[in-house]
Amino acid sequence: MRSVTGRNVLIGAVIVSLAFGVVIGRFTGGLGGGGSLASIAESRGMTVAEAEGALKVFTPPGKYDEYVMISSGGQSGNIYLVGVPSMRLLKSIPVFTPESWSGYGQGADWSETILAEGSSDKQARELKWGDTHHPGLSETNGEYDGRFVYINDRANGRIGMVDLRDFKTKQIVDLPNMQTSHGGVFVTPNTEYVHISSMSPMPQTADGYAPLDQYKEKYRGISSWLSIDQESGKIDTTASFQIELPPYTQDLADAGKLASDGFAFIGSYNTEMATGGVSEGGDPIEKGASARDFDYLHIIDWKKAAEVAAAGKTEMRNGMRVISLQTAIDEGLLYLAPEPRSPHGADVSPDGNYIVVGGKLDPNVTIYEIGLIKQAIADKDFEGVDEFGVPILKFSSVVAGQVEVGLGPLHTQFDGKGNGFVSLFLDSAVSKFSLGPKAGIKAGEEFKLLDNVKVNYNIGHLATTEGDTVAADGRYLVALNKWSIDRYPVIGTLKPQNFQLIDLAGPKMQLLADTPVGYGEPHYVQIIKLSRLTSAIDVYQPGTDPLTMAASSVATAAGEERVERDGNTVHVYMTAMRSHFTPDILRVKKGDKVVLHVTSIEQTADATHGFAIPGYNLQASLDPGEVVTLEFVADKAGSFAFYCTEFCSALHLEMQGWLLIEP
Ligand code: CUK
Ligand code: CUA
Repeated sequence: MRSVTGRNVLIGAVIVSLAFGVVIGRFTGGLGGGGSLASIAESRGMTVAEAEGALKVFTPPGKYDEYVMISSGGQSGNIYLVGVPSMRLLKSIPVFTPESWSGYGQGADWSETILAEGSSDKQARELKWGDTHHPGLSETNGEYDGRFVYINDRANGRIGMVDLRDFKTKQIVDLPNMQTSHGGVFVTPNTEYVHISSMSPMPQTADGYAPLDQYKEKYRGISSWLSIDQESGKIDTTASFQIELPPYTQDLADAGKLASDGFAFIGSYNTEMATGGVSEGGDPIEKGASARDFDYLHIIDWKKAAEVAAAGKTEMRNGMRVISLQTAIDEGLLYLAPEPRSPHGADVSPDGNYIVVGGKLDPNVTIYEIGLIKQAIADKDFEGVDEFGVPILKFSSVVAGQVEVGLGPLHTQFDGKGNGFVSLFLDSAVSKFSLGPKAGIKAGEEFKLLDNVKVNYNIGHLATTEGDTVAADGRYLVALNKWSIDRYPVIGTLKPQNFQLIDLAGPKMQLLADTPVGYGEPHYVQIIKLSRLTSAIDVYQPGTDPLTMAASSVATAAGEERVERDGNTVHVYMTAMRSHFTPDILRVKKGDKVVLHVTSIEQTADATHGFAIPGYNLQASLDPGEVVTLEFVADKAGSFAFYCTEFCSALHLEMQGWLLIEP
């Protein structure tokens, strides 16, 4: 047996040989009969760089990736977990949409509760889908702590919470006073709050309606500060508050950290307040919203806002405490700074000093500095106020620098070494640039374009490893490309998106791998070190209700299975264990209400069962130790063979039973 180190050295030698075009001898022994690495690369038509990339991303069988990427799933309404660097899909987590595998929203009580609570009467219908956009991992001292992740629903102004103990959705909050949300999701450095802001402003009227000619008077943006219960990760709306904003389209946002802790930054566009009307003699929104040369970066002193809310300087609006726009101005917790040409991203550097804004129609990134912002606020260094009376800081007083990076800059991420990486939608590229002295960059080297790499194609977001935190490590970058065009075979008219993995270890960015994303349009991802996911479990304590993570009152132990009739209601206390359900014959009468409490009494990791009844649209995953309740009216008579839906054991097919509904 060759030692592991010996093998690594050997592979290193092969890479060096590959790099110099030298074909070295055939491997013998442990590497199998495939010939030399060089000849394998050659036989598969790979270039040296591609072969090197393959080795960099390959994660051998049985080995784990160093990072886990938490990806939004766009219109699929889900979250996806992807290993980095292998880019293998690990799992899908349903948030806003029913899902068959996990049984989420397919009858199990805990998931039905979450989905039902997630649709308030703000909505015209009970919602069964969502457009997941921006995940926000919980943090401690500005670093990911692996406890919870929050994600917004772009379509309906909602936010979901996934518990990173069992990786299940535990809460959806439908936020009052805002109909839509977009990029305004972030967590404060100690997860005191998760923030979500509105996208299109909403009329702040009792019925949520106002004619568009009253846009300036009645419509308002909203910045929501949702208080987090540190035990459960759940949002406590009674301790939360909102800040009313001008009726601009609030966009990407980020929390201050370290130097800028206590502040938050929200970009915006359509400060023109265009409302469209192409068929009524007006301009399309895209034209009206791009008329001015500047929009506004919103600067919020959230610690001061929390004090103002605690002091009761709020009004109740649909069950939520709201700091009015006038109060926000009077209390000095809201300022604006001009942002050039249709800004999009607003990203805070790991040291907290710089806020980088990309302008979709400007070839520069504009870099603001928190020290300059604080000074300008203290000096009342304003160029004036906006139409609503919000002070506007002088552009030249708060901007530390601009870097010409290419066409269509959107979002910026960081490597923790003083550099930023910005996505260029129009150029289909990523540019690397240096920040300023406050990020450790030497005089003369600051605010310079350093590198550029093409991506395929039309990049939206990008994410670096731990790039939203104070611990950004600059190891990898993932480009989230909107178009894949020719990167994959023709497989129909709806094409996958394309994730591309880029190596940041060397002086030049190196494209390593393409990953098709055939399950919705992910908007944003965060990449966390696997070693931080320390709360993750793979078996529940016996008899756990996933909703509360505590013992369920209807948990059933082996030997205590029973059927109890109470009038027309039949309560079944059932257990599941390889490879049978107890009881396995259920006799009810047509019209009875059946309440099935099923407990998995397994305590072995991965010994998952499922429970499905044909014809009744019911399916639940029964993870080891889990209790689920399925409730239904037996309104169709028949003999129904219920069964276990997860291949759990050699006698999995025998794990079935009969539900006899007598006519
Ligand atoms: S936004 Cu900027 S490309 Cu919806 Cu985060 Cu997608
Ligand atoms: Cu239990 Cu299959």
